Amino acid sequence: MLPEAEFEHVLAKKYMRTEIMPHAFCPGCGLGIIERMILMAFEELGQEEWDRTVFVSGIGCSGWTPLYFRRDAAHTLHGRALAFATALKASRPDLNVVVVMGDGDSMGIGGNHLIHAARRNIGITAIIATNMLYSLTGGQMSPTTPEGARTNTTPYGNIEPNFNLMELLKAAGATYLARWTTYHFIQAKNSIKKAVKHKGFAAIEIVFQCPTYAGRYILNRPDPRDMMQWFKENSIPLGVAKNKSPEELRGKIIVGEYLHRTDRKEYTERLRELEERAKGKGR
Ligand SMILES: Cc1ncc(C[n+]2csc(CCOP(=O)(O)OP(=O)(O)O)c2C)c(N)n1
Ligand code: SF4
Repeated sequence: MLPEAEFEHVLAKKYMRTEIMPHAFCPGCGLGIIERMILMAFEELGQEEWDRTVFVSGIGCSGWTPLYFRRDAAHTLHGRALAFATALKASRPDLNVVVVMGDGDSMGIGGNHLIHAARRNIGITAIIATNMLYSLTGGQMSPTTPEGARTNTTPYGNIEPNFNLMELLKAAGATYLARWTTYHFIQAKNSIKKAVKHKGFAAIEIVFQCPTYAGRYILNRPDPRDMMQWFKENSIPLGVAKNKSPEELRGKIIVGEYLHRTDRKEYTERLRELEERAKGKGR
């Protein structure tokens, strides 16, 4: 346990459960950067937004992320964070419901809930922390493991293509979408701010460094600083990517704000309207 007085960082002092520090995360894990992005976003959004925010997370290293915040947080079953968050938002539409999930948690075991949350356009902010594999259980292949990559369960190289999450959620009906890496700190923080204020389903994918597994197995770069350098060198902004061929984009992370729609009605608004209609019929 780290004595409170030793934990000087202003955001940590204000927002974190410093009494349970240090983190369970490995040294150099990018989840610490994601925590800081979230806290900085709320520092800029203001106390009122923070006070009406509830976090929900699934199981996985990523699922621990909001548990260090001094706010209500529900740590739910693996893959079920969005199902829990949907019920929470439906019963308390006044809350900001922010869900933090790993790539396996959101797209693997929880993939169905992700598609339907986007289809309903429910006003939840989903922060999807992608480290290209399942980390908590030891580095197995996930739906974002690059083709050809070696993991604990693909020792001869992954033969499966991975999801294009942004396209998948766009087609399903999400209304705010962005993808960044931990290298794109300011952009990701700004997207989190936009997503929290957005009426409708918002997903931000943040590719982060897991030096313990992805660094060693997939990128052959166990040093987290080298992983961030790799993110920097291998990220292409959306606008630039539009003029490149599929071969030029192979293995690259295409970053940017993918979608910001305001033409679809949010789910809990439709739910309230339905309730009013039902009441009008004396039921
Ligand atoms: C129903 C269920 N199946 C499997 C597990 C085991 N399990 C715990 S975490 C995890 C994977 C987490 O991977 P991801 O969501 O990518 O998060 P990361 O740890 O990589 O951040 C698995 C398979 C579980 N806890 N519950
Ligand atoms: S295993 Fe990877 S994702 Fe999990 S805490 Fe360690 S570095 Fe982070």
